[in-house]
Amino acid sequence: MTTRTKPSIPDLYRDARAGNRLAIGRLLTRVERGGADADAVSELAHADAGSAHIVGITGAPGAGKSTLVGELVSHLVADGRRPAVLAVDPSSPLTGGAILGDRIRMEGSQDSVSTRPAVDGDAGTVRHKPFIRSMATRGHSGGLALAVPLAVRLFDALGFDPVIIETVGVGQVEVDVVGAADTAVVVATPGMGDAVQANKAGLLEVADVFVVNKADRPGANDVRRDLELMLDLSKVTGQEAEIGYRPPIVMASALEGTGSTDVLAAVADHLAFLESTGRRDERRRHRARTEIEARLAQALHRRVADLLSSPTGVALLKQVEAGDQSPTSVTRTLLDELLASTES
Ligand SMILES: Nc1nc2c(ncn2[C@@H]2O[C@H](COP(=O)(O)OP(=O)(O)OP(=O)(O)O)[C@@H](O)[C@H]2O)c(=O)[nH]1
Ligand SMILES: [Mg+2]
Repeated sequence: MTTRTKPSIPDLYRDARAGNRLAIGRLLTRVERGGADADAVSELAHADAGSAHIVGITGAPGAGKSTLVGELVSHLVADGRRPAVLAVDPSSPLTGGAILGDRIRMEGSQDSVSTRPAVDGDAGTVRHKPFIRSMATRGHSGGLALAVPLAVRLFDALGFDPVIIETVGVGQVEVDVVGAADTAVVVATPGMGDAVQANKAGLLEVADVFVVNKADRPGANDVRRDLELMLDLSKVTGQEAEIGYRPPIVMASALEGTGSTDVLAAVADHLAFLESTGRRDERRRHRARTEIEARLAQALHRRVADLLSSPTGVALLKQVEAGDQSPTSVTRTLLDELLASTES
């Protein structure tokens, strides 16, 4: 691009809607940075979003999530779909790489998929191409919880479907992000107590589809059995009977390219289940709630920090230090102050 002036958000959005990949990349950068620009993107996207199937994929580090996503994207593109992928904080870059590019070339597309769309120099309209973006949110406080829903909304509004989010299933925020998808896929692998680890991380509760990846390795059937047992236990507690859905367990080897069509079928079945039972709207509500909660929490956090460094806050902290007031009483005073300033 030779433009010298910074393009406006509405201009970028218009170009992105027309399929301009450079514009899409730029909008995503604004989304990552947060602030007023990100809010402006959100407002525009909100009007056009709401139809994409949002699929979260999570699991332990190195479970093969990116390799699997690469496989899924290849199949989706071959089926004429237009997927987008948001890989959050990947330690191994989603070069879904060699595999993805090769497969798509094989399927007859003109060129390979770039993992760096913003610099791939392709400013033209290539509607069938998937869009893959790695998002680094490490270090931004609350960045992930705020940026991911917005990036997903943007992809959705731009006509990508499905929108796939890959996160490492180790933190609460990561689990929340995937749990807020329409369909949450949890990837387990043969290894020491992987199913148990998933249980500890709270992944079992959010899973709509399980994938036992690296099924080419010994022990894959043990993982499957462990997962079945854990699902049986949740059945005892009534969860499964109540909703009439039991998360399927799909065996796959992303490396060897087996099982990925089964994963896609299970994901599609889950969407059909959501739609036939009215649960898709429930997911949307849950997603909106999760996002709003994260935004409110961040806004309040900022207010609290401001208040504590204000003259009032500093004076009160000194009183605690001097032993004139307790932390409890100071908290009460500050909370009154905070609520009063919020009401006005
Ligand atoms: N044997 C075997 N290896 C696999 C399979 N899938 C992925 N791998 C390998 O596992 C390693 C990690 O794969 P990734 O796809 O980067 O895993 P990931 O879960 O995305 O990793 P992070 O994003 O870093 O958490 C790579 O060396 C892959 O080649 C599989 O089905 N079988
Ligand atoms: Mg990865």
